[in-house]
Amino acid sequence: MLIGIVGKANVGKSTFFKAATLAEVEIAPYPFTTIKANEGVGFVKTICPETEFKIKCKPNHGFCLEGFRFIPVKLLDVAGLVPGAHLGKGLGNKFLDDLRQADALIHIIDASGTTNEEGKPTQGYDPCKDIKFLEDEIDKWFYNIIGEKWKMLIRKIKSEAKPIKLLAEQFSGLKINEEMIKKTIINLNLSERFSEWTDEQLLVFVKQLRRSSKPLIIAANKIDLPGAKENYAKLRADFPNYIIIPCSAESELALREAARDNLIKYISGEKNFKIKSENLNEKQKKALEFIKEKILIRFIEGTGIQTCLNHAIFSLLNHIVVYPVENETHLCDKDHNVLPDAHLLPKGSTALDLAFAVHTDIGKDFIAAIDARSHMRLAKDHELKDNDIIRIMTR
Ligand SMILES: Nc1nc2c(ncn2[C@@H]2O[C@H](COP(=O)(O)OP(=O)(O)O)[C@@H](O)[C@H]2O)c(=O)[nH]1
Ligand SMILES: [Mg+2]
Repeated sequence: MLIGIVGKANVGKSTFFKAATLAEVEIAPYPFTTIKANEGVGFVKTICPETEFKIKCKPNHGFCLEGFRFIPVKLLDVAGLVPGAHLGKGLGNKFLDDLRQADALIHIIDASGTTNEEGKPTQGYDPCKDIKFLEDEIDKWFYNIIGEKWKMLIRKIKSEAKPIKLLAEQFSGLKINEEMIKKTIINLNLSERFSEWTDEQLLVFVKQLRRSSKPLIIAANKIDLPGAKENYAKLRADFPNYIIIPCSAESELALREAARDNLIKYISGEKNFKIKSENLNEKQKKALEFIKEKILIRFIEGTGIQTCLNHAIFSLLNHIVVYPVENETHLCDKDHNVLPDAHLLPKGSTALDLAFAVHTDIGKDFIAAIDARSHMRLAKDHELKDNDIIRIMTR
């Protein structure tokens, strides 16, 4: 799974990325093999079962702080969106290329309205425009992908028994599969014979496909600046169906850096921090005080960064957390590491899906699973719940 951090220039994408990927504690090597310069590891936060069972966990990946389990997810700092990006020129091309691999997007906007279309400083810019601007660019890009080949596709569909497969092939490389195409067609009540679609129907189709294949939430960033709260209220009113989170990436970065340097104790997503060191100078103290009063106390989401990541995984992508263990009494693996792994799985995943997620061989040799809370035996098609602790029995 990959979360893309997108938006126009200078809204705070890199600051968000840096804050989200800076861990407060030293962590085990990430479980992802290839990582490029603009890729990093962030974390979703969940309540670790260690508190419920009064034990101490030992994560293989990610970390646990005071009962909060932080599970790694891959993040991508996408190249800034430029007007006309869908034409695929220069930096626009980079933007689209980055976007291909993303499963969900966090769209960062400057809620203070002090950044214009091109990312230059201004006053009174309406950030509502950016929501439409970004979505329009992606929609046009999607449209071009099939629009350019439309005549050829229509010729081909006549000899093609599986039109959906043909359509899906056009979007391969964008993490769009036949299932998504099929769902979109059904939801919109369109004919499978896409050669019969009007141009209008094609436009509606790509828009809906973009929504389901690249779902997004809005991070209303720079909420610490004057005027941002008023714009945030307007955003909420104008886009009632969107998840919009007030954010201050700069504040989160300052808090995490202070925590890393042992100046404060801060857990991402919490609404407070504790000063730990006497070495804070006046300037640092003032900056922290500002963050506490203007951000942490005022917004239920704290700085908003953690809330964005959690929403991306749990709301947009609809994932649950499941803990596989080898010993369901002590909730550990064979080396006595307690709750060593936390897997993010799509809602609806079964005991067998978990087995395959752990290892292909475990999946192949699956006999049954055991729920560590109820000690019930579970069949392979048993649907898992969020926070389940599961032992898998193999041949
Ligand atoms: N006041 C304020 N400034 C921010 C915030 N996030 C980022 N910035 C500033 O906005 C500018 C652009 O940030 P950057 O992360 O480089 O933007 P990008 O071009 O979208 O990657 C920098 O000067 C940041 O310090 C924030 O939450 N509040
Ligand atoms: Mg940047």
